[in-house]
Amino acid sequence: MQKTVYMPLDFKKLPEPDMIKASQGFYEQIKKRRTVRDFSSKMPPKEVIENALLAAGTAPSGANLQPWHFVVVSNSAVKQKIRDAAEEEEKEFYSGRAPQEWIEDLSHLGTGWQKPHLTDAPYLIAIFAQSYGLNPDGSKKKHYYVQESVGIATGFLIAALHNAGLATLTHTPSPMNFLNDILDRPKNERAFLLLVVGYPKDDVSVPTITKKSLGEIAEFV
Ligand code: IYR
Repeated sequence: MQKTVYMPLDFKKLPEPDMIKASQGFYEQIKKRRTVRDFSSKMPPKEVIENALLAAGTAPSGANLQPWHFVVVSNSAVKQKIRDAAEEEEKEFYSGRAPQEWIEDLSHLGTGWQKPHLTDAPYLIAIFAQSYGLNPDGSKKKHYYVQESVGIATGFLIAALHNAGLATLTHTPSPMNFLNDILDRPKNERAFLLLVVGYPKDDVSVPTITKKSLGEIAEFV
């Protein structure tokens, strides 16, 4: 058993008008985030990526075991390998593996099997979920709520990158295990998501979509 060691919480109570302003400001900013499919090859500062990863690493997780690993890929040859493998899976997905309903649900979003962004974008961040950890002696360490934890950290990462002025695309090739092979990740890790990161190409346009209203997504009881 480990003893709980407490420390003071770093917390400053905001006046209510400031809270309201802050919540509006965050909403105004985050609602501008859009998934982008056309990336410039311009390299953003590495420090921005590092800070965004640090932000992701602050996410809450089951028993604070932080069951995630991020592989940041900027090497062109590795990006090409990832693109080739992803397109191979996607070709099958779009030409038969996916049920018709799924294809129809995607039809207004402009997706397809070709993934030029996987080689155009300066960074790909492969996010791995550690189904279990490894103790120093090599035995398995149980992890808890792995999907939830990694999902929250990924949300933090996307928000941090957007906040820093970068665009992202959440890519989920299915199956994704080729990422383990290409990036040489151990057996306790499962590829969770591939995040494409960079600047959007100049004058890029995105599909017109709507988000559900507050009344549709929430209720107060
Ligand atoms: N993984 C495929 C298909 C795809 C599925 C969903 I659900 C999306 O929201 C978008 C795409 C692809 O990346 O094209």
